[in-house]
Formats: sequence, C-alpha cells, structure tokens
Amino acid sequence: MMIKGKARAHANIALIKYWGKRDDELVLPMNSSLSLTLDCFYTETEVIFNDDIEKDYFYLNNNIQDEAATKKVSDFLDLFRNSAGIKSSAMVKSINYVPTAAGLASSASGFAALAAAANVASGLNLDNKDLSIYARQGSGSATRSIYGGLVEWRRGISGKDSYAVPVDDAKWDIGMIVVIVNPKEKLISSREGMKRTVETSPFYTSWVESAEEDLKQIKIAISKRDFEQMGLIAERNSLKMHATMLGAKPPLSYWEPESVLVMQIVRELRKEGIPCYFTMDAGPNVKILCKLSESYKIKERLTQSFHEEKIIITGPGPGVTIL
Ligand code: 2P0
Repeated sequence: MMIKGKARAHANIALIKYWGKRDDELVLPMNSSLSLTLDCFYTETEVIFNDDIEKDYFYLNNNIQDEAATKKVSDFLDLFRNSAGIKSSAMVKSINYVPTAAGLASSASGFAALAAAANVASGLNLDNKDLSIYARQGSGSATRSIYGGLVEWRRGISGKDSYAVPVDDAKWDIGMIVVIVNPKEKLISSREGMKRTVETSPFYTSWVESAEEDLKQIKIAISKRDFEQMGLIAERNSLKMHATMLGAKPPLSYWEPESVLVMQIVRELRKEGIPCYFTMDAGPNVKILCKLSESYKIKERLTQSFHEEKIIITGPGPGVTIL
C-alpha cells in the first residue's frame, strides 16, 4: 500500500502574540492570538505512507534530517495514523520557500503544510477547523497558518475548541516588510522561552489580561479597516510580550542593536506621516506592518542602514492549498 498527499502552507506573523502554554502536551495557549498570513514565505510538504519502508524518513530542503527532527515529525504523524488506523511508516519531503538568508525557518508553515499533506494521505479529510486543531499539536503558531489573511487562534477551554478562525481576508492595502537583522538560528527556542516566562516572570498575569484586551481592540480596528489603530495595538502588544521576557529569571531578550535601529526608523517614518508599525518575535529580526502601497518608500529608507537583500516585502498570503 502506498498513499500520498502534498500541500502548501504559508508562514504567519502574529499581531497579537501567543507566548505561553497552559498545556504543553496539547499545546493550549494562555491567551488567544491574531496573525497575518504572508505571501512570500511558505512550505511545501509531501507525505507518503508506504508499507515497504520500515521507519519514517524526513527530508527538509532535500537533506535527510537527524533523529530528533524526524521524531517530531513522526510523533505528529501518529496523530493522523492513530485516527485513520494507518500502520505504515512515512516518507516526508518538505521544502521551505524562504527568500535567501531570511532566517525565518518557520514551524508555522512547516506544521501546517505537514498537517494538510497528512490529512490527504491518511484519507481523514478533516475540515479546516479540525485541521487547525491537529496543526496546533505540532506547533502553536501553525494553528493560524491553515487560513489566509488575518486569522484568530481562539484559546478555547479544551483541546477540542482551541482552533483558528479567519477574521478578514486582508485584501486591502496591507503589507509586511521583514528586516533581517541576523539570519542565524536563535539560541533559546520559543518553546523554552515561553516556558521560562510563564514560570518566572512576575509580569506574566498582566500580559495575558492585556493580550486578551488587545485582541478585542484590534478586531474592532480591523472591522473598521482602521490601519493606524491596528498597527499601534500590534506594536504595543509585541513590546508587552518582550517586556514579560525581560522580567523572566534569568531574563530573556531576543533583541540586537540593529533591531532597535529598525524600531527607531519606523518611529521616524511615522513622524513623517507614513503609517508603519514594528513587531518582533522570538528572534532579532523585525517585521514592519505597513500599507503595501507604501512599502517601497519604506524600503528605500531602510536601505540607508541595511543591505537591500535583507529587506523583504510581502503581501498577505492564502491558507493551505492541496497540491
Ligand atoms: C506567535 N511565537 O504568536 C509567537 C510570538 C513567537 C513569538 O508562536 O512551542 O513555534 O511550537 O507552540 O509556535 C513561536 O512559537 O511555538 C510563536 P510552539 P511556536 O507567533
């Protein structure tokens, strides 16, 4: 027996961040979050269940992966194998399409594409809601990559109702500029960083409350297409997330000097009347939320301080596609 499935999923950047789990096993978040799916960054994955191979194999960008990386994929595929009653091992081939040196190897697009491919290969044919529940168990941010545009991940009260819902197709003047400050892999994984923050930061409870309020407010701004409010809420939410990390023991900071430089440029541009807002995740790279129609103007300013190939402009991207 040999059955296969292939899918593409795009990366997403959170405007209201997910930072901390209340259940590590099920990947249940402490707070709901909201993101923008990106056009330029995606992963294509093929899953082949094959009776003739004796164990799982995982190739990423045509390179065979080590035991640890393969185990993550295997454990995730078990969710599908168990539900579908499949006993076969799998061959998994994944390609990350990320502009050169972007340093954005994304677990969001990775697990969303793997989930969508496994969904086809296993014959489970889950709908998007259930697909996001499965993707979540691979990586929290993958929950949101099932859909395109602006997407909310509702924290839910159990494993069965913590999933993503589409909020807005983002087919208006929205863009994102990714500024690559340092493409190297981060020293402290998000998983570890979140755990430390939840367990030791005295600011953590306030962060959760504040993030839920930010989510409410940003959804109002989105429904009114109030770009300025949307950006201001997102920028502040990101800073608050990083503030909880500074309060952790030992403290955690993903910022580098050039990250701060990008923030300063964004603030200057705003003073000049260009609406743009920064957001940062578990790494030193900075993403700028802007109007797509103004992205080239902003890029031009950034090239005074950064190499052109370190500045990537992207529009909103689609949800998962079966290939
Ligand atoms: C987010 N991040 O909302 C937040 C903001 C980073 C900062 O989701 O442990 O790879 O696999 O659930 O999803 C990155 O963490 O973590 C992330 P796991 P994930 O996008």
